[in-house]
Amino acid sequence: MVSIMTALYFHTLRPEDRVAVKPHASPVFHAIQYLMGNQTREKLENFRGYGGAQSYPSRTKDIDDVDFSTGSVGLGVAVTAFASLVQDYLAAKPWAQDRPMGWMISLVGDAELDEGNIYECLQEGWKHDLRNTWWIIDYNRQSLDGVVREGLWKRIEAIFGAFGWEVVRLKYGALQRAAFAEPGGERLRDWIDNCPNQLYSVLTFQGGAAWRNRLMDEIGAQGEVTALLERRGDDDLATLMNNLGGQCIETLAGAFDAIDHDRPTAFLAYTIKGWGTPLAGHKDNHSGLMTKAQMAEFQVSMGIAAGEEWEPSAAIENPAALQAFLDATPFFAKGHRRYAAAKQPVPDTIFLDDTELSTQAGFGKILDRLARSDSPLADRIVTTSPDVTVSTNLGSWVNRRGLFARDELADTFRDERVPSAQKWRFSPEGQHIELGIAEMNLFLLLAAAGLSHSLFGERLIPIGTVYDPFVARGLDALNYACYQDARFLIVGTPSGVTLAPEGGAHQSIGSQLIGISQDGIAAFEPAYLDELSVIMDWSFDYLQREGEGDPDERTWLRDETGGSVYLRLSTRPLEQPARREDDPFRQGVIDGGYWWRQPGPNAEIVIAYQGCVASEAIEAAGRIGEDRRDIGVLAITSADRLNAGWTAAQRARRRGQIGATSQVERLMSGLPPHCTLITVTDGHPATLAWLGSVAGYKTVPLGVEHFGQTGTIDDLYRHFSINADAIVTAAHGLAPGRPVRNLGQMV
Ligand SMILES: Cc1ncc(C[n+]2csc(CCOP(=O)(O)OP(=O)(O)O)c2C)c(N)n1
Ligand SMILES: [Mg+2]
Repeated sequence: MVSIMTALYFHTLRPEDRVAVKPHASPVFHAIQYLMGNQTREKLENFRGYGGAQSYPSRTKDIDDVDFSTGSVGLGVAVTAFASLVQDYLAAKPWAQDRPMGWMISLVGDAELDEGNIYECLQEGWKHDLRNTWWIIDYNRQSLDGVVREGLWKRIEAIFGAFGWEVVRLKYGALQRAAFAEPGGERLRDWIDNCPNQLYSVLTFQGGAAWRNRLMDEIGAQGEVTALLERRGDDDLATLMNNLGGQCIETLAGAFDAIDHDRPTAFLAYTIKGWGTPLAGHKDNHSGLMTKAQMAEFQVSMGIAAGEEWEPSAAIENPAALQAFLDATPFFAKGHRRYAAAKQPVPDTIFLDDTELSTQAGFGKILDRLARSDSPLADRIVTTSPDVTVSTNLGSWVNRRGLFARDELADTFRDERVPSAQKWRFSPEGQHIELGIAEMNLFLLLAAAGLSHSLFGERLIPIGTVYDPFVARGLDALNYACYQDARFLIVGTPSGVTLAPEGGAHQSIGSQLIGISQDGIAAFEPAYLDELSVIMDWSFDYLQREGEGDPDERTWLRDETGGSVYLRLSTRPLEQPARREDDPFRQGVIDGGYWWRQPGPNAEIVIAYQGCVASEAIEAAGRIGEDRRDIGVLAITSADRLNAGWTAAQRARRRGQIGATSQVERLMSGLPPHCTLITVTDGHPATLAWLGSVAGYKTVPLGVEHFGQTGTIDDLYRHFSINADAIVTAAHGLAPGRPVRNLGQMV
């Protein structure tokens, strides 16, 4: 790996190139950056320690110009393909600056190729004419647990080839190629080609004498081979046998130089894990530590004097020449390549006039209004969806703004005058990137597009839609995107058992808890259109914020830093209240909740709801209100933000900021002590169950805990006890006072 990265960083790369460095190559990456003055000795000495250089390269935690975070294997590989797609997208837009096209490069572990998301990405790349992408596979034939299966390279060649990639196999280094040209060399090459991975590893570990014994035993009977071996001492023989293509800088640099096209290319670089150390080749060498004696011996072999370990030019005969070489290295010539892009002004809030509509349909309408507008922000929006574009209501946006492709593609249905509601014209101007069904690809594209301002200096507002249950299918890639601080809006819709006739396989239960627990994303679940309008408006600004992380003293949320947004929407049409636009309303919606119906001073019951069960909560409140006084209804638009503000305010108080109060604490502050909370949502009851602990109230959490099934919304709400009857019954059973009438029918 050291050779591959040396060839790349000090010979091949240009500043516009971007590299995802595989997790285990983090030390090499940090060392290169240290050599170039971009990493501190303090952080290197503290590698893997608190505040030190990160175990795996991290865009957000490391200081040394990491292009893509890695760690969860497979994701850093695929994200490069999507970064290339984003680069193509920008190159086709009139508003984007002219910039040289960079290579999007991934340094790939051979065992990473087991991850399915890589193959999903290969197929997607093929559909989008992927180019300018290099994957350099560190073919050390080792994973964590052992040695990779024999002949993997043949499958790799076949698979990559099938998707239009060029595959360059770098098996032999320059020394080996020269030896093959000697008399007996052909025999040696055959022997190497037929040597099983395990045996090659064992002999590498054992060293020169072992190589000689084995080779003499197996092919030494041929005089020419004996002479070839005898021309070399044990050390030279070991050097020769270790001189695989991926170990040889000359071979690597030559292979990179030889690429004269922009087709995606996979380099299969044969390497030796732990090369140069006494652990080289041993199958157990992962996380193996050298003994003090081995380390001392290694230091001597490298020619580094004691105490000079951190000296960049130790063991270098001519430090001035080295420095001159480093100064002239093209990749580092422009310094840090972390860009910024101006914020796009957010147009006025787009309110809708519908009297009855679902949040999903409202989302489609708001985007349609943006599509028709001439707002510069709309030009920066790029939408994407894994084959659910129309069914998540992106259709009218796509009809107006078109689909992106590097080359124009006609809409044959339209050309042949076959009526269709969808106009699917592909062109370089298009603003929708249509993906296949693989949700991992959706989140990886959002990760790449959501870093556009930082990677390419151009602001994009990426919006992805997905059926809410299938957020889970792309969850690790979502987490990955957030870890890199990519900025995007993800819309999970439709959601919950409200998707009644679709059945249990399509009904999300736990996704609200994902929204609460996922760092880097603010999750909302509006019930009404005016809430949705306010949230979308706020999101367009929030996505573009880049401030420092001091919490806002009103909410105790880290709103200055900004982040991504997750909207959980529904296909259930709700009758809309009279539109609310005032500032306190907007503030409540964004902070996570507001009083739909303010409780009186003697309130015994408060119903708190999130999402499209608003109508059940409000109906139940009306019915309970006949027998209970002062009942309150708390509209929660974001359990995530209420919860985050609450925990942050508690932390602030523990640290001495006695007056710190969060939104949920303010909302709850007037409630009398004997109050009972009934919470209800179409999702897991734990989403809201914690509300009771804010001020110590008994709480009845209603929600969905088990897989759903087909039926009507009424059937399923009754089945899961999230209908108005269930809320009324909960009030009857648990809150003190006269029995509540109007119980309705319960199962
Ligand atoms: C998704 C995921 N699963 C498991 C791991 C744990 N893990 C880290 S590296 C690795 C395999 C390493 O093999 P390879 O990719 O060949 O890299 P090498 O160690 O040879 O450099 C595994 C299983 C991980 N980081 N991410
Ligand atoms: Mg490996």
